[in-house]
Formats: sequence, C-alpha cells, structure tokens
Amino acid sequence: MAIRRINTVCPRNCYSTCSFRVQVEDGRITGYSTQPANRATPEGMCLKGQSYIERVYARDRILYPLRKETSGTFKRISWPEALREIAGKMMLYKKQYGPHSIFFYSSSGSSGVVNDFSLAFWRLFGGATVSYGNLCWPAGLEATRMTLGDNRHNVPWDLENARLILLWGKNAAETNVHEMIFIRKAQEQGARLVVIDPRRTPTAEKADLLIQPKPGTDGALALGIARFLIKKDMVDHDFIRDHVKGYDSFTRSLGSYDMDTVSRITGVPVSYIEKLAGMIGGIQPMTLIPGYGMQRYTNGGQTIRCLLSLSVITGNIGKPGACWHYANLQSYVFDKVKEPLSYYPEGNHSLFRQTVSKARLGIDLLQQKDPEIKMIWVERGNPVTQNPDTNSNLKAFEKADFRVVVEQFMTDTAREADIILPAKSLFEQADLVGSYWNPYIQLKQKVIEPPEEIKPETEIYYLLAKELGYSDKELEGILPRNNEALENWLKERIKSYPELSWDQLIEGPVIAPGIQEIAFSDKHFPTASGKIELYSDEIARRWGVDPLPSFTLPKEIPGKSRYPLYLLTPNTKNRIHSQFGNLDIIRQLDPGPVAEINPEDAAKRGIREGDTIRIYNDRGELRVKCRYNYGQIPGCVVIPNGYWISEGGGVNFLSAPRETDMGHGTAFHDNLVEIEHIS
Ligand SMILES: Nc1nc2c(c(=O)[nH]1)N[C@H]1C(S)=C(S)[C@@H](COP(=O)(O)OP(=O)(O)OC[C@H]3O[C@@H](n4cnc5c(=O)[nH]c(N)nc54)[C@H](O)[C@@H]3O)O[C@H]1N2
Ligand SMILES: Nc1nc2c(c(=O)[nH]1)N[C@H]1C(S)=C(S)[C@@H](COP(=O)(O)OP(=O)(O)OC[C@H]3O[C@@H](n4cnc5c(=O)[nH]c(N)nc54)[C@H](O)[C@@H]3O)O[C@H]1N2
Ligand SMILES: [Mo]
Repeated sequence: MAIRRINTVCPRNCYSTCSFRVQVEDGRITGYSTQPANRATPEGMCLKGQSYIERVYARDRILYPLRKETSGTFKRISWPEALREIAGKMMLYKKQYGPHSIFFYSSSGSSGVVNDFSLAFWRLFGGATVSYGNLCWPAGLEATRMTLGDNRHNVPWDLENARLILLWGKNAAETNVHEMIFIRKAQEQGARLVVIDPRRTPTAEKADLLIQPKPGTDGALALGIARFLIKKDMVDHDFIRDHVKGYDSFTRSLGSYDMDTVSRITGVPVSYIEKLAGMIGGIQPMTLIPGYGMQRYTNGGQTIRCLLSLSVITGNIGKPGACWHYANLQSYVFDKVKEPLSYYPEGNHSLFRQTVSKARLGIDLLQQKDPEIKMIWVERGNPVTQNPDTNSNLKAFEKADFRVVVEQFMTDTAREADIILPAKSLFEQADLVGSYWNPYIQLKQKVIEPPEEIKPETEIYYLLAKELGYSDKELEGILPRNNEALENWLKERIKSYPELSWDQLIEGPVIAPGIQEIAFSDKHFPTASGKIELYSDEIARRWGVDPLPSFTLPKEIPGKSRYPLYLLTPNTKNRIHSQFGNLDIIRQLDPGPVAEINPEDAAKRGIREGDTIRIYNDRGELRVKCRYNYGQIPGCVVIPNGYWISEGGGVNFLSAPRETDMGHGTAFHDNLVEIEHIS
C-alpha cells in the first residue's frame, strides 16, 4: 500500500503554528512526522497535535446535519432538508425584518484566509449583524501599534541572542512550548530569565527570578522600574533622542511611582523590584515578551504601554536579541488583523451592522432593536463557553427564533442550535495560514477527503446560496463551488506575491515576503510622528485614555468590591481553549476542571484540599473540586478556561461582559469572586 507524506500546518489559534507532515495510507491518516524546514518548530507538534488522529476519527465527531427535536435531543437529517429549512428561515427573516435580524458570529476555532468566504456569503445575502472586537489580544495589539506603529517582533530564533529575557505574564511552557527551546538555548549561553506572573507556572520553574504581582498591577510595577532606571541614569540617551517622542513628559509623569508606593500597589517586595530594575538596566540586549493574559483587564492596553516603555527607554528595540515580543503579524500578508475594526471593509454601513461586541455578546444581542435578532449563525467558535457572561449568552441564544451552529463536536454552543451542520477538520480542505509568532506563510494542504456528509464552510455557503436562488453565474468569483475552484482561488491569491509559489508551499513553510528578521532594525516607526510614541495624541483621541503610558487600577479590586478573590482563567497545556478536552488522549492527562487556591485562602474559609467548592459572584456560580497551590499568591482562584459546561466547567458564568481600555478586547481576568465549602 502506498504511503504518502504531505506537508501541512496546524491552524489552531496558537503562537507556534507548527509545521508537520502527515502520513496517509489508503486515504486514511496513520501517522505524523516533523517538518524541520520550519526553524521555529522543527521539533514538531505538541500533544494536541499528536491527538489529531483521534480528533479526526473521533467517535463523537458530528458527521451529518442534525436537527433539534422538541424533546431537546438531536436527530439526523439530510443536507437537502437542512439547507431548505435554513434558507427558508433566512428568506423569511430578511423579508420581514431585514438581513440585520440575522447575527453572524465567527471566532478563532481555525485560522486561514479561506474563512473570508463566510463574509463574502453574508455580503451576497445583503448583510447581517456581526460582532466586533476580539476575545484574545487586541488591547495589546492596539497599545503596541499606537506606540511602535506596527506589530512585529524578531524571529523566534533570535531569542538566542538575548542576554536577558522577561516572560511577563506569559506562560510559554504551556502556551508556546517551542519558545521555551530557544529560551533554554539562550540560558545555556548565559542569558537570564525572569518570569512575572501571580502564579508559579511551569514556565516559572525555568526562571532565575520569579516576580509575583497582584493581578492587574503590572503597569505600576513597570512605571516604578522606569522611574528607577531614569533616576539611576540606566537609559539609552542616544536611542531616546533619535527615536522617541514624549520622553520628557513621560519622565515627569513618574513622580509618584517611588519604590514603596509601587510595592504597596503590586504586593512585590521593594528588594525584588530593585533587583528586577537592576537587571533591566544592566543586562543588554533584553527581549521583553509580554503575554496576552495580562492584557485581559480593563487597564490592559495601558498596562502593555507601561511595559513597552521599559524596552523603549533602554533602547531594546530593533537589534539582535533586543525586542518587544508581543505579536509578529509580518506573515499575515493575506489577513486583515492589524486594526481593531478593519475586518469589515464596509465599516458600519448598511451591509454589516457592527453593533455586537464580542466582549458583551449576550447583552448586546439581547438589547438589539430595529430589528431584533431572530436568527444566529455560529461557526469556528464556542461563544456560550468562551465569551464572558455565559448566562446572558444563553439568554440571547434562547431569545432568538432560530440558531445554526457549524461544529465538529457537541459543544455547549452546538447544544443550543436548532440545526447543527458538521464542520470539516484541518485535513479536509486547503488553506493559507500565517502565524502571529513565526515568520512563515504555510499551505495547509488538503490531506484526506472529508467523511461523506461533511462539507467545508465554502461548500455549505455555495449550496445555501443556490438554495436561496442565486445562479451559478451570480456566484462566479464570489463562492467556490468545489475544491478545485477553491484551490484555484488560493493560487490566484499567491500570485500577487512573486516571492511565493504554490509548488514551494507544497514543499513546506516559506518565509513571508518583506519580513524583517530583526523587527524595526531600520529604525523606521510607522507612527504619526515617525518616532516611537511614548506620548500618543492618537491613543488619547481614539480611546479616551491618558496619552502617556499610565497606570489605573483594574475595575474590580478587593476591598472596593463585595468579592475578595481574583478569578484567573488562564490557558492550559493540553487544550486550546474549548478544544481537545473531549479526546481520550487528552483526558488521561487533564480529566476536568479543578480550582487552584492558596492554602491561606482555603484555611480562612475552612476549605480542605479536594473539597468541592462553590465559586460565585453576582453574575453566576460554578462548583468544582479544589486543589491547594502554594505557588500562587493568596487572593486568587485559578481555573483554566475552556472546560465545557457539560463536563463541569464554564468559568465564564463568572466573568463580566466588559471591554478592555482599548482595541475592543475582553477583560476576562478583571473579575472577583468568593468561594465557599460545599462538600
Ligand atoms: N496549550 C495552549 N496554548 C495556547 C492556547 C491554549 O489555549 N492552550 N491559546 C493560544 C491563545 S489563543 C492565546 S491568546 C495564547 C495566550 O498565551 P499566554 O498569554 O501565555 O496565556 P494566558 O494563560 O492567557 O496568560 C499567561 C499568564 O498570565 C498570567 N496573568 C494573569 N493575570 C496577570 C497579571 O495581572 N499580571 C501578570 N504578570 N500575569 C498575569 C496568568 O497567570 C498566566 O500564567 O496562548 C496560545 N497558545
Ligand atoms: N475566561 C476566559 N475566557 C476566555 C479566555 C480566557 O483567558 N479566560 N481566553 C479567550 C481567548 S484568548 C480566546 S482566543 C477565545 C477562544 O474562543 P473561541 O474562538 O470560541 O475558540 P475555541 O474554544 O477554540 O472554539 C472554537 C470552536 O471551533 C470549532 N472548530 C474548529 N475548527 C473548525 C472549522 O474548521 N470550522 C468550524 N465551523 N468550526 C471549527 C471547534 O470544534 C471549537 O468548538 O477564548 C477566550 N475565552
Ligand atoms: Mo487567544
């Protein structure tokens, strides 16, 4: 039997965006191997990647359209039935209430440029209500863009050139495992590693120094360090003179950030802050790697600006080993992710009504008028579980008349559907995938045929458009009718980049055209002033925040709220958000949600390790077993996000529907709770 080995890439929303090879025998995937041509991920995939065989051939994969019966159970229906019913409802709602009575929601379940066809369909249909903002990273993206002009960083392997690496609110040992390999190599060559996180994470185990601030106070920590560096004259005057706008006013703004004040705000002892400041001022070059968890607060964007000021005043930008390592969007040559509202080219005009914030999904949907939302279409997302305020999300789904969810598995959102359409897996359709960490453009090749009744979204939309009465002529150039048309469209897109060819992409990852291996090495900063903007008029105008990096407390703080404990809901190693948890291989290592608490907080409440506890606030509650964690600071409850409600999870019952200070991000961690013993 012939064995084929096909190059492809993991399209999950994850830094690493690993390249790998798939072994196919007789139309079936039987194994994987590594793809060493990707210098960022030559070791191959993580355990989640290794679980893809189980995922693709899973017993519980949704393999055909399903319709919810009045009893609440789902029954198999045929494609013609499903399409007829959906098209019928769509035409009815459009006629009676207009296309904006239909809400189209997509999220980050699978990345690639082919996703753009969804919008092409809704544009053809005459528009829809759509969501804006993002659950993930936009506060930091916007903070960086307003300061440096663009989101780029040095190639991952440049980390080996750094002498000091700060992982500030990033848990790379779980969320970006390949990064840890470069960090280890740098450490072997004498680099120092500092981790800044309220938790003692697996990443922290590798560090020379762990600093544990109170959640949401990192901005103050950074400003205190900036003040210290300026006072001790440990800054790069030449770099500041040539490339920085607003240094003097920034310096003047730091007056109140003396060590004692900063220590009081952050809970970090003065000696630790001084030690960290001394390292930042004294060890060059420095790469500062901020995570995304830390910007999920109402002050998240400004926190990122405060941290970035440290790279700026020490001149640690644009050189080997010196870098602000937030997000590297240089390989997103086909995608429009750079500005918070750029995804819908039409803006907020008649086609797409952009009134539903991802951060306030449920309440925004419930409040929609003229027209009210009658139908919800979800694809590539699990909003019931992953967006804040699950109770409102569920109410909004209940309030609509009709719901369609395109899914691979019976997620909490799929359970809310009237019709579930089965979704493709990563191996069943080709796509082009960029990365927000490595510099490659990659071809996700079609590796196998989908199971008989599974259709990729492009085909679903094509068939639905036909059902709605559009002719092939009208759909020409708008929706590909089959795989051949889709691949031709991808080949056309590549043509606009002479540096890229299909044949080359079939062989493996290709460095994106125009990439700067050392970001900003030309010292060209595409801001309004052409300089790095510590002082930014634009940020003040756009978001109503201080034009300088400044610190404000998060919205919810112990002492000023009825609830005393921060609920941190980070990401976890063996899942990507709400994906993978249904697989045996993953469940062996990570069987379900557990709340981690510091024994000091437990003792005060008579809670013992292993007890089931109730975690609650005004928004909702969750009951899970608890585990002691001596490594996290007191005052925090930690449960990773992503566990389905149906497996006892659902951390977003507790989170507030709130945007971040900039970028329309989501302030998931700005969220206090209380806990009590149950059994
Ligand atoms: N295995 C795995 N990898 C992933 C993902 C996944 O789900 N699983 N998700 C991918 C995606 S979409 C994303 S966005 C990234 C996220 O990647 P990361 O940013 O690394 O992940 P998080 O777990 O959100 O946050 C990182 C750390 O921030 C800490 N933190 C929380 N609040 C604060 C604070 O106020 N200050 C400081 N200093 N630290 C704080 C948390 O304790 C946590 O350890 O990971 C990507 N990679
Ligand atoms: N409390 C709390 N909540 C969080 C976070 C947090 O830190 N704390 N992190 C947030 C972050 S950073 C992110 S990025 C979001 C992620 O939240 P979402 O973007 O909703 O992503 P996933 O949970 O990965 O769920 C995506 C769904 O897409 C499906 N899927 C995968 N591939 C395809 C496909 O090709 N087609 C279709 N139709 N479906 C597909 C999967 O089966 C899965 O159910 O969660 C956010 N939620
Ligand atoms: Mo994310």
